[in-house]
Amino acid sequence: MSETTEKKKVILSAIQPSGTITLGNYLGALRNWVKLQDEYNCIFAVADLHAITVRQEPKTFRQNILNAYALLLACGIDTDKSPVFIQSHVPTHAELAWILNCYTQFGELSRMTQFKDKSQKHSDNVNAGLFTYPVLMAADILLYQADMVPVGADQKQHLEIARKIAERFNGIYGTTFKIPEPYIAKVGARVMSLQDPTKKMSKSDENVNSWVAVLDKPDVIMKKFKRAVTDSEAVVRVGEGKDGINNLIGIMSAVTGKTAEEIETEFEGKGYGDFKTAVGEAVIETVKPIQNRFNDLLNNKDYLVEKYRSGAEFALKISSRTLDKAMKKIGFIAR
Ligand code: ATP
Ligand code: LTN
Repeated sequence: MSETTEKKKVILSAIQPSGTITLGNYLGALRNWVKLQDEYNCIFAVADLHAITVRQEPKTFRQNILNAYALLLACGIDTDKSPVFIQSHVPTHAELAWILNCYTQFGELSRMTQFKDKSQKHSDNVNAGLFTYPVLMAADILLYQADMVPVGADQKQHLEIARKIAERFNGIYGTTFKIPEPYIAKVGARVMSLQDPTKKMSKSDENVNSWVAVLDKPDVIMKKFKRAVTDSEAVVRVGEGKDGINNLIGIMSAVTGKTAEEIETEFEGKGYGDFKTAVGEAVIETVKPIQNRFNDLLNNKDYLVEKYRSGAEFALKISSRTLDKAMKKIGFIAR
């Protein structure tokens, strides 16, 4: 992205490299990001600093960061249009996060539901980073003067606090940060767990059969769909108390572009076995080209290094302006 095209609205989003990227992440987030690239000035990041709020095994973590980066490109993010960087490569994020920590109240952070959930889940490691996680996310967003942030329901509260922090800072020092708006996708797919379809599909779910990873092998994908929880009615149609089938119809619709009604008609008189196989096949077809591009990218490390270095260079340049502005207003001496 060149600076002369900066008239378009700025969209910023990031994904944590905290495990494999699921079909939920793809259909609910990544795929929408790809579509935003022409209309907006998009900036995307791999939020690796956020990921260490829970313990990571170094070797796996390193691989997950690179995989997440490559997967963003494999899904269709074009770095000529949208810079993609790795958060820890751009020091302004940690710097502004510290500063914003001093403009965020303990009480506000205590009310974050993700903190409450995660501190229960990882009760042996309720670290300060887990607590101040939303402040780092605020820094990610505010550094780029983002107009909009595509967020799922789970991240809405974090965007709210980012807005609050920005408003507070602007209130004290005059306009420094743009107040970001949530970007709600027109067709946002919410993918549910294949084992408990009342819960969202989540990569941190211990039951590996509950999620499908974009990088899962075709036979694994098929096996997971065949094991998907359904109901005893054996009719492929959307209905109350049919969370499993509703979810499978939703997935089928998201990957084929067909409406739920079209899918119901197509599978009239057919059993769940046939339907699950068809959903599995459609998902395999969707991820196949992504997997191929992903493998090509991982075989071309030099290309990835070049891309994440230039992404970080761009990000540092843009974000430094905001950081310098904020520091000057507070009264720090210019470096
Ligand atoms: P975790 O299990 O660690 O909470 P996650 O799989 O829920 O991870 P996040 O890293 O929190 O994923 O989310 C990345 C993006 O993917 C967010 O924009 C989020 O809204 C979206 N997303 C995650 N899970 C789903 C899902 N099941 N359906 C649709 N979108 C999803
Ligand atoms: N917390 C987010 C990832 C994230 C993010 C951001 C999203 C980190 N920084 C900035 C939007 C904007 C998550 O877990 N999905």
